[in-house]
Amino acid sequence: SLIPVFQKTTASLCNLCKRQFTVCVEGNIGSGKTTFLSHFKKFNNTTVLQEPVDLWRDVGGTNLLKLMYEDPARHAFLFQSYVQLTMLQRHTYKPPLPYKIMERSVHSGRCFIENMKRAKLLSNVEIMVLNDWYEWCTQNTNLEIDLIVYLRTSPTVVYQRMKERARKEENSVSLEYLKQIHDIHDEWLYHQTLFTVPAPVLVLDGNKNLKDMIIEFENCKNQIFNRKI
Ligand code: DGT
Repeated sequence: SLIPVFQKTTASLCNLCKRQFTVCVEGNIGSGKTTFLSHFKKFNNTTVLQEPVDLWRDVGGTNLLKLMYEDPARHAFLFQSYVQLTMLQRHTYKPPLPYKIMERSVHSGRCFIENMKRAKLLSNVEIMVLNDWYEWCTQNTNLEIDLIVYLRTSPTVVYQRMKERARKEENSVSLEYLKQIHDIHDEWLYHQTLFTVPAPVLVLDGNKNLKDMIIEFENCKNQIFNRKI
């Protein structure tokens, strides 16, 4: 299945809620999204959906993530189109628990598309087709998000983490690229001057070490679990 269920759930819980309170975690590559999500896996009222990066690495045997980094001018459109599809599948997945936390969203794909537009890696017509799909889907499907958690992390910190993690597809990712992706996330979620912001934004300082981040996550947990749809 394209949608792995990360936790065993009991159907009876879904009767308690008309829909899930949905949180999307956003931030640069290496900003700590996975660590945030892992923290929430232990709560039995929350479904945690990690980003489908493993799907992007094996599309019928083809590693689309690798192709996108190797030759973005050739493969960026294909990659962004598949990212949009896999994100939409996650948005429309309705698990029977009151809280749902997703890594990224269909909206964060636009940050990467914006960067490709600025770098002239996508043609105008490619951008238009991706954008028309995006607009149609956001207007005609139910993609409600209740809260965005933005892990705001400096590009030098994420660069260091990415090097330590050493995902092989990311060999060619430069500090300059991470700065561009950071600036676009900031324009979108911090300054809120780029695209529509689909939900209230909680900004967390992602530069902290793991021990201090856990304290931030716990504060965040209380805010999430106290909110009502
Ligand atoms: P984390 O847990 O904060 O360290 O996050 P990561 O780095 O595991 O996850 P993410 O989503 O920031 O990035 C995974 C890889 O996929 C990374 O190489 C960037 C890439 N990626 C994610 N979404 C998009 C997209 O829409 N377009 C492009 N071009 N790349 C994307």
